[in-house]
This record gives sequence, structure tokens and C-alpha cells, in this order.
Amino acid sequence: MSSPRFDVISIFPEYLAPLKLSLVGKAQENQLIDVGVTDLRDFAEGLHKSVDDTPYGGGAGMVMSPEPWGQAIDSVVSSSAADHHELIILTPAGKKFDQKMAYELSTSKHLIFACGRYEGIDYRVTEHYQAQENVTVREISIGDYVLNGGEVAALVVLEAVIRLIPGVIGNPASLDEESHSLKDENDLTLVEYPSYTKPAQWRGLEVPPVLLSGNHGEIAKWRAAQSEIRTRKLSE
Ligand code: JCQ
Repeated sequence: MSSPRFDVISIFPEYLAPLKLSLVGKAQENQLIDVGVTDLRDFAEGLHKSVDDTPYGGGAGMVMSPEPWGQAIDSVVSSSAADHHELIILTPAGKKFDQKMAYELSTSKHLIFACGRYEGIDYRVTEHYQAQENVTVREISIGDYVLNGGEVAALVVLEAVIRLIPGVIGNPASLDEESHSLKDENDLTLVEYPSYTKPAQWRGLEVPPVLLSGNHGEIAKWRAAQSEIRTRKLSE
């Protein structure tokens, strides 16, 4: 059986070096996933291997040219055994990434991350692949701020998705707790309660006594109340 595959296309492939580390690196060593990084520049033509040009209609900055993107995406699509491909374009204009989207993406066999720079990628790239029935295009934002390129956003999405793949996390009980995604009475997604570990006293601060009581019913009630308090504070 072939593992889910993750391809990242970027003009700064070194930016994706963290994918060799930690949980994501281990998941590759254990053959739970395949990760490839493609240098967009390898698909640029001409003496200067240019990947951008001035915007039609005028304006500041540069736009990434469609030709190298088309060549690079076709290349990673062709080299995949999957019969369907999710093309993810990281952009502040995209749909906001959340845990629900992470679960959806974690069931896909092939995710392709397009990391744009400058003022973005010629929109015909999105239109071209939207018209291809073996590809789903998703424009995704990790938040309302502007980065210099999509690489860091791709790392965020990759880490959130890959940790949900069966076998990647050693103790799946922690995943099970997260997956319930509880809502409060105002339909806000509840955030976690605060956690404590030893020592019981640190710099004059005590651990809440209920956590030392051994009364699991009272502990569960206290944690639920703390989640409520934290969630309400966030919406202020
Ligand atoms: C992603 N939140 C911010 C910046 C244009 C593809 O076009 C562009 C991509 C970027 C990089 O992504 C972000 C981002 N989520 O800045 C400009």
C-alpha cells in the first residue's frame, strides 16, 4: 500500500528543511508518509530562469508566471500514483485554515502545496487546475496577515495534517481528546483548560488543589469551567 504523499513547490526549497525534523521527519523514516520538495526554478526557462513578471493592469510588485507553475505541478501530478490530487495554494485571500480542514486534508492521498511569493501567482493557474477533474484546488489562508511567501504557511498546514495520519502520533488518546472540538453555549469552540505538572509549588505559586484531590469528577468539572472562562475571555 502506498503512503499519502505531500509535495511542496517553492523557489526556496531550503525553507522546507524543518520537514526532515521531529514528528514529520520520523513519519517519513517510518514510511507512514512521503514528502517531496520541488524547486520551481527547475521548471523556469531561459538564461535568467525567471519565475515572475510585471502585473497586467499595472501596480506595485511582481506576479509569478503561470508557465513554470504549470510545468512543476504537472510534474508532481505525473510522478504520483494517486488518482486524485489536492492542489493547495497558500494565500491570505484563501479560506481560513482550521482543525476541521486539517481532518479533511488528512484523508487525501496526494496534497500539493504551491508556495507563492511576490504579489501572488497568475490566477490562470488556479483556473486551469480547477477545470481538471482529477485535481481539487483549495486556496488556503493560515490567518489575516501577509507573509513574504507561502512556505511558512505550508509548514503550518503540513504539521497540522500529518499529525492526524494514523500511526504518526505515538499516543492516539491525545488525538481522540482533541477531535471532539467542544462548543460552549454561544457556539464558540472551547479552548483547552490550563495544565500543570510537578513541582506542586513553584516560585510561590500553587497547583489548584482540586488537581491533587484524586476526585476525577471534580477535576473534570473544574477543567470544563476553566475552558469556559478561557473561551469567554478570548471573545472579549
Ligand atoms: C497565507 N496567510 C498569509 C503572499 C501572495 C499566492 O499568493 C501569495 C501568497 C503569499 C504567501 O501566503 C501568505 C499567507 N496565509 O502570506 C502573497
